[in-house]
Amino acid sequence: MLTIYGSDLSGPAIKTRLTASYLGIDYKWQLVNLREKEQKQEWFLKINPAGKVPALDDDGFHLFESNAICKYLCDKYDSALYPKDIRKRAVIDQWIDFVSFHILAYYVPVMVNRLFAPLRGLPVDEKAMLDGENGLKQYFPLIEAQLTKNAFLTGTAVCLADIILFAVLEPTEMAKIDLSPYPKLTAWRSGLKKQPFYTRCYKEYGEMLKVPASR
Ligand SMILES: N[C@@H](CCC(=O)N[C@@H](CS)C(=O)NCC(=O)O)C(=O)O
Repeated sequence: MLTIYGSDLSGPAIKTRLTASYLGIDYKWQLVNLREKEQKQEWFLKINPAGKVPALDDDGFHLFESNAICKYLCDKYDSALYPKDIRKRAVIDQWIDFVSFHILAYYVPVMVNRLFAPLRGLPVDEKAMLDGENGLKQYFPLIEAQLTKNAFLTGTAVCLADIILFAVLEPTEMAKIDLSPYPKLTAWRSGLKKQPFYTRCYKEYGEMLKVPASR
């Protein structure tokens, strides 16, 4: 049995969940209660010694780090999301790294300070948030330019870098990150949100945070 240990609010975990869903594989999505520090319990540290989600258990084969898990799944199921051709793969890796080091690195401080810090009653670091927003203004245009040339990051078909970027951007509305200066990026997100691999997982990011009005 293939199990992915994750959390519904974790971007890295969502990457792996959306990848597994895109591949249409049979897997178990096992929630780890981060608030209760389940990720630091002995049983989980045997799967991921870093004590973080996501982690994968594929019949006793353990793996952590979301990008590595996504690549493993694509390779295991021989998916065109992550082709074997070395040049095609290198370009996909390039965009995966770009997303990790130049989008995520700036996105996280904005998301943490605008969404998670207030939710958890933690202090907000205004400078980190501003630096993050400035970084995003520097690097989102490269994504926009790419999506102006092609429907997807590396061409006419969805690739693993698209899924990874898409997952990273999930908290955008809740974190009030303005994507309106990037119409191609906005349209690309809307298109992916309509696809079954997404709608199979959940309706919208953060839905579990919404408390019914009567309560
Ligand atoms: N680089 C890791 C990041 C994993 C990560 O930071 N996970 C967070 C949730 S988004 C976590 O488990 N935090 C709990 C903790 O650190 O105790 C990946 O991509 O898998």
